[in-house]
Amino acid sequence: MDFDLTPEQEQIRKLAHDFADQEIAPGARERDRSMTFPHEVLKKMGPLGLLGGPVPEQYGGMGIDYISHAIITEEVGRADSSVRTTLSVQISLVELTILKFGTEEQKRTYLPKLCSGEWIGCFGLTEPGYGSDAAGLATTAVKDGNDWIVNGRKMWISNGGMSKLALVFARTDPSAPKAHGISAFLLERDQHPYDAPTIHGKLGLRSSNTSELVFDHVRVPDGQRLGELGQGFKIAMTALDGGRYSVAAGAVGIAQACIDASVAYAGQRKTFGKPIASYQLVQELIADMIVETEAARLLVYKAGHEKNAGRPSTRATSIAKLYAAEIASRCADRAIQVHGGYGFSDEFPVERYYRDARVNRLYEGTSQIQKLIIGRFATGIDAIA
Ligand code: COS
Repeated sequence: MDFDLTPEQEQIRKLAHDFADQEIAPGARERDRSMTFPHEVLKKMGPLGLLGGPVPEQYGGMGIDYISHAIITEEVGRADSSVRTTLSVQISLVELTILKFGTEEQKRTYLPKLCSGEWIGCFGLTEPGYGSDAAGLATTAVKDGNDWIVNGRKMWISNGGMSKLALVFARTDPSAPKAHGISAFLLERDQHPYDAPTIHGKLGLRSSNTSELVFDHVRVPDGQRLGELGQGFKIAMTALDGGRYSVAAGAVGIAQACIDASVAYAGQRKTFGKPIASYQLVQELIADMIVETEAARLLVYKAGHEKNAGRPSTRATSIAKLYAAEIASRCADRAIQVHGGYGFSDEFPVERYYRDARVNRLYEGTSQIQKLIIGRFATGIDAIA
């Protein structure tokens, strides 16, 4: 067992760290206030390789290992979870799923555009009535000659309104058992137009675009189908094994940001004539954050290790996602406590961390879903069936 990062991984951390500090963090508060997404930041990330992750270089990616992928994601998440969400969806849910299940033509067509940031992708699984019960989804794709006609509605779609490409899951065989009658499709917004009305009023991720997707008789050629007919649910679950990994790394980034902000504040804020860092109860808050953050990071790296080895990583990923998402919220709560009243205003970033952390326990599988998956591995018993 080796806990050291390789020189390449250290180099990637420095690149991502500096980029996050110089290009992403400075405008985060204003973007959160104005609810605007930093397209200009994304345009810079593409050429640096930060949107290509483990996608091989021949398709426009960086071909990096999964620990390096987590390192970049953590660093971006440390600066701004809204940007990190776009990165996670782009790389882990869309690019890596096309890489795994796409035809050579699909890979050559879409991956370079996505890795460069020229196109933004989104992942359309969740529906207004089907979140945790993803296999129940109601969007349909009905065969018409060599095309499919897609009808339905998706909900809580990160990047939806900004997307040029949507990876959409639809029921193609209503007579099959529910997880087996679903197929995946690649919808190009220009060719297969879908609506993407923005969802307003979110607690956090305010500069990130979240939308519905609306399909009203959208005609899609069979060549846009991703993977085998009827295999859509497995494709979605495989994608989520990647997406949850990325969310976990991003949550570690929030927790680290909470530590950094708290240590800085505690060193300069004085009460009773002394910096608050000199009080044991403040140090306890910081120490608890550090212990949980290091543990979460190691769980992420453990899941990354499984992925690098090409082994099934569902269990390790759910453990990392569950823990990292939970401790990000706890760390943000403690960071506000360290900041006292100032932590309650956006003069300091910790209130944003608190709001942004919360969704990690909801999206890409709630904490309860991760527990069901972990419990199922332990007992062999499906608590849902
Ligand atoms: N990788 C590959 N295949 C998987 C898989 C995975 N991680 N998880 C399940 N499958 C396969 C199963 O092997 C099974 O195949 P067979 O029927 O051929 O044996 C099939 O998919 C159905 O699996 P399962 O019976 O476990 O499906 P359930 O309906 O019980 O759902 C949960 C399982 C709850 C784990 C799943 O629905 C889930 O993850 N829900 C949360 C969805 C989610 O994260 N939504 C967020 C969307 S993105 S914001």
